[in-house]
Amino acid sequence: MSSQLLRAITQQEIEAFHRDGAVLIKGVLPEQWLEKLRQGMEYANDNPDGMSGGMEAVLRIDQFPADRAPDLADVIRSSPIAEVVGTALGTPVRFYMDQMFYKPAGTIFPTPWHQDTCYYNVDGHDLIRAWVCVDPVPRGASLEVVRGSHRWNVTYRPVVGRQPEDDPEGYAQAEAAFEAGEPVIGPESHGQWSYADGFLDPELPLTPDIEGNKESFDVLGWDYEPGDVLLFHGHILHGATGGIELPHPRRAHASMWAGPDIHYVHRKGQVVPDPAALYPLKPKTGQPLADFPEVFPVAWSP
Ligand SMILES: O=C(O)CCC(=O)C(=O)O
Repeated sequence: MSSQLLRAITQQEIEAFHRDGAVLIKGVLPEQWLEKLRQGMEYANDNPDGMSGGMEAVLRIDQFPADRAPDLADVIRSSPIAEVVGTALGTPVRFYMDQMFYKPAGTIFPTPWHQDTCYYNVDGHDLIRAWVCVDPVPRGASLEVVRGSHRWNVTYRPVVGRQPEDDPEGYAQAEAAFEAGEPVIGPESHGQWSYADGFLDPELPLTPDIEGNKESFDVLGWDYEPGDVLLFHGHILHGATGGIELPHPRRAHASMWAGPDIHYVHRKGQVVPDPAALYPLKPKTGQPLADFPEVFPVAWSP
């Protein structure tokens, strides 16, 4: 199949992704797909569902917005984002889930430092995020990563969730679900969900205070232009800077893709629900996503 990308991904970009855990691929996405993303995110923003949440007027985060915004579903199915991801990984890739980070014009709200892997019931090394913004974003409002932290071999505690001691009964139920090999965040969460639904797993180490000790870490960031695709690894520590004024919104779509070694894992500290279509298939810890081709078909192959 011929590529829809504006230019080929270079070997240096692929190497930078694997070495640093993140790379900004400049000027690859055609305007046609940026327009679809714009339309899709405006639709999702105007039509919130039970998985839309955030902080008053400064941040809207939606989980699985492509499930209800047809233009976003089209982007996932037919845009060359899967090709960018698969080329960087050098393997076939399957779409796992998407999110929208909609920050209105004005003082841009920061996103705290975190790792993505621990929020989902998946594990493995080939997990990759494609972050695409339809607005220009200077480094002061865009994504930053701790270079190389995707290889630290540690899963940190998510930065949101309830402390077990704040709701012992709820925690006992979550533990029982976990022991029974069931997801802690159930299928009903697709109707109504919040970041505070899950419990913080006390067995996981705390996410380090990167923001408070920034000079101690090797922090990588970029000025971003529409048409760029920012790829970063599921294990990498990342956050978004903020506090600066933008005269326009900062509308970012973040899709998550899985290579062959990504498998299902029941997490006691699960934060984000499983994809809706996966629940009835009752996945077990260790099963590769390839076991569920009807939910996760191969989106792109080398
Ligand atoms: O865009 C943002 O502010 C945060 C994005 C993010 O954390 C992600 O895509 O995982």
